[in-house]
Amino acid sequence: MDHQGVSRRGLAAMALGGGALGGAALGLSGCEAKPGTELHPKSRQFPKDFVWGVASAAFQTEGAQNVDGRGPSVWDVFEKKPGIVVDGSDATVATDSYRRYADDVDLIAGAGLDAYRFSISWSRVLPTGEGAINPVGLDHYSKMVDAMLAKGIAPYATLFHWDLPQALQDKGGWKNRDTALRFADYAHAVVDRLGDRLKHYIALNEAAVHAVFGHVLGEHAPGLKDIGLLGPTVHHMNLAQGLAMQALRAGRGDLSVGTTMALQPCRPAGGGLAFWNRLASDGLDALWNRAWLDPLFKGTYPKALEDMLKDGVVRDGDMAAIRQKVDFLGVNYYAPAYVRLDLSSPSKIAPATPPKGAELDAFGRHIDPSGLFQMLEIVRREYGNPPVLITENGCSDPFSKGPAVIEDGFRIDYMRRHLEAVLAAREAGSPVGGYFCWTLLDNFEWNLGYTSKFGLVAHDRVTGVRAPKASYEWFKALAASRALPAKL
Ligand code: IFM
Repeated sequence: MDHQGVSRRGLAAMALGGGALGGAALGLSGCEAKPGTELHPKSRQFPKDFVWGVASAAFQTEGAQNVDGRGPSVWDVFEKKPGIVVDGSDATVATDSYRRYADDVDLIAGAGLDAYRFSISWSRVLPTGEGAINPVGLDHYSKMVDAMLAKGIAPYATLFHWDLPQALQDKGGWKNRDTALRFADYAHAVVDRLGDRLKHYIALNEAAVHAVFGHVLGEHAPGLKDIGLLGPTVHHMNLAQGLAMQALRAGRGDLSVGTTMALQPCRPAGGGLAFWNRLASDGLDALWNRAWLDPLFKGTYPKALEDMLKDGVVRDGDMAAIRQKVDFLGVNYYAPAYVRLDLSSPSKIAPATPPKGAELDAFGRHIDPSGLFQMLEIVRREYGNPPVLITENGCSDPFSKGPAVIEDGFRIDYMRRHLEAVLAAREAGSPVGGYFCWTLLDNFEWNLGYTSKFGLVAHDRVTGVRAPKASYEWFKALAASRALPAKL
């Protein structure tokens, strides 16, 4: 499974109905592979106000699932089903960060970082997703925010990082339009209590991943495999985002409000069928990237998705509610997706291997910083050039149940090369204002459990010891100098 990039198996299983190839008509020119992977910026200096941070998510770190009135989320239920998590683990303790948030903050402050992107658990604030607020849940985040501010760290809160309250799932989850309205109520509850100190909000994290892997492929919570859910899920998540942004801004006028997308260039496999493969990669691009970018920045959906959105899913006024001016777009980038046409698959879309000789990461994906540059260029040229934050980028150790690699030169190299792409994008005119490494601590990597480790800091789950890796020291030096070192 490869949820941070579109997986081979995922692509093969995807069935978009007749609309999947409609993207061909859109002329999505940004999707073909470029020859080189490296960017060579003129300057290696980041500006003084560039935001350096780390990112995390509540479910992957907090543990304490039954503490202080928290209600269950879809992931609480899904992770405990036999065979779901590869190492048989779960997130009931995770990095113990509900209890140890002050230690997390100390590590962030110790690295001299400017910001911490964390997520708020909806079911801590509203245990059933709606109705009565659980003040103790909000108290926790209030204390966390205060701990950050006391150390000069700016809190960036994601409101939804895939952990829908199970009670809302029982009522239909994202298929149910009402979930979007409940999300806006939740956003209101958060800003009402925390908005005097918490100024940066990210409405959704990687909605594409949650929609596809949770509702079509069944590899993420809520574990559904129903292509018919895709249209309503995509639209109601977009609607939820728009309504939540409105609720936040109605709550206070001094906030910075954005959302985070998992952007991936979709590249056709080459060879004699390159033209046909392009049709397939355009179809995936429509679902993975443009189903979220277009509504937010243009108030429309890609033509390729029209079929799945028919039958009254989109109501009058919805597109206006979704089209919001954002203070920033959060971009999560890990790798490009390679795609080919497969006439035997209902979607006509199938996975393709990265080009011969491509350098692969632990997930078998192409390490290609030019893909980040490419997506930032698409955002700049086609979506009005909004301010951008890289809200996630990083890489995993080779999968293992064993201890983390502390001398993680491969991670330093990965980040350095992607930061070169950020510098190059800035030089091209993209206002990228910050970079959040995924992630602070090795944590619960969804259905990969603890076998995949993305942290700057290792976490020993038996002793609780947190051990900074070489990449932590490297990132600390970078945040201090703001000058990107050359290759070691
Ligand atoms: O751990 C995930 C995170 O939850 C969302 N983006 C990708 C990360 C690494 O796979």
